[in-house]
Amino acid sequence: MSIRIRGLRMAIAVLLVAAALPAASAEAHGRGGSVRFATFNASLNRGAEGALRADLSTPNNAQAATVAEIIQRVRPDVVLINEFDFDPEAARLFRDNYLSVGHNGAAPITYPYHFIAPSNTGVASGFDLNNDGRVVTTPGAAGYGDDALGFGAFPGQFGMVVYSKYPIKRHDVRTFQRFRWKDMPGALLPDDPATAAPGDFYSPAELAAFRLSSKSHWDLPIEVGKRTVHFLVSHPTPPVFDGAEDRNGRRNFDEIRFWADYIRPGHGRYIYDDKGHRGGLRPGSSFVIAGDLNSDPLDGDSIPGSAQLLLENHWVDASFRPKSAGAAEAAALQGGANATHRSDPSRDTADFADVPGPGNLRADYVLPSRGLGVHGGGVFWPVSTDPLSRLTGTFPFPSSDHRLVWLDVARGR
Ligand SMILES: [Ca+2]
Ligand SMILES: [Ca+2]
Ligand SMILES: [Ca+2]
Repeated sequence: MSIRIRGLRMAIAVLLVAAALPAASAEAHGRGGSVRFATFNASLNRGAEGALRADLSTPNNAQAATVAEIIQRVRPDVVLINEFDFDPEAARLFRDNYLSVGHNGAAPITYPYHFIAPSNTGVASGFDLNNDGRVVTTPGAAGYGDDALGFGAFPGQFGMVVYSKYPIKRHDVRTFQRFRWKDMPGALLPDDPATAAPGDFYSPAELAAFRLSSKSHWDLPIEVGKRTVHFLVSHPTPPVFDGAEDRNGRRNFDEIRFWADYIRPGHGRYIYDDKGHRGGLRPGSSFVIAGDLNSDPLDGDSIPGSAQLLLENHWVDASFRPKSAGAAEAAALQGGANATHRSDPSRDTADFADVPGPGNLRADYVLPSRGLGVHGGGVFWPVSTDPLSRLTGTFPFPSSDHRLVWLDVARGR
């Protein structure tokens, strides 16, 4: 009897310790029959081409080390990093010099697989896409980013990379970098309010070149045991930095809508990938949509209903909403626009300017397909008294203005 009780006490003690530790403690791979998917806009972008590679070529970059430690504390099995300048060598350097090296007592984390591909950001379009009367095609010149296919100072700035403990089926990867906005039925093309014609902010010649994705949209099939989970990643444009035509808000909406159509059987027929293959996701496939969607369900500047395209989507299980005590604390401490927000502040994932706004928002999402089975999740945003709050901090941030969001889904058999 006493042995059983002692065993029970020990079990309770172990449970208490496990609960008290940050998500940090458990090793990710094979964790209790679940797979941890994460998204993290890590601000690993730099002002000039090659600068990220230079920073990552030594182990001495403080921001990259802080980003790596956050990943090591949460230990995702599959993680999307938004705002990582496109450079395959930089992706290898971040893995070898930062993720594979322990920081401040956090265990190193090994990712045998990763994927990186070109981004539309900073690619000159040859057109005057912001209608300021100048066509800017020289990287570094004023107004260059606004005329590029996606905003960026040089090709690939603000790109993305995925690291995985599970194999990525490279031959079945689909990328949608070149899909044109005008080829989406019912596209919310912006209108020039100064003319009578509808939807004419961009000329026919511009629309023939204009790509929907501000960075890229990727479908990465990940082999998790015998199951394939399609990791659907993107980074829709911020819905701001534009005029009355709301060209960025409209693009943000349609970049999110792309996935809504892709996963809905029969609705992705219009979609073509960069290899020319047509169609959406095969019906019945498992997926996890991830990324900084730049759209809070109720607050901020995105077109109302943008995030709901996925949150209220029949094929998505958005019932589990990751949260943190740190986000709730930050909204209360920072005030400003946060005081008028309608979304639950504990769900915020980004710490933006509060006066005049937009305030802190829920911008980053990990959304599984219905039936995948959600075991838990969270947002890495420690409260200010937690020693790990040194990793997230306050403006100017030691890592990023966004927080890592994760979700644990059933591993299946
Ligand atoms: Ca221009
Ligand atoms: Ca803020
Ligand atoms: Ca908020």
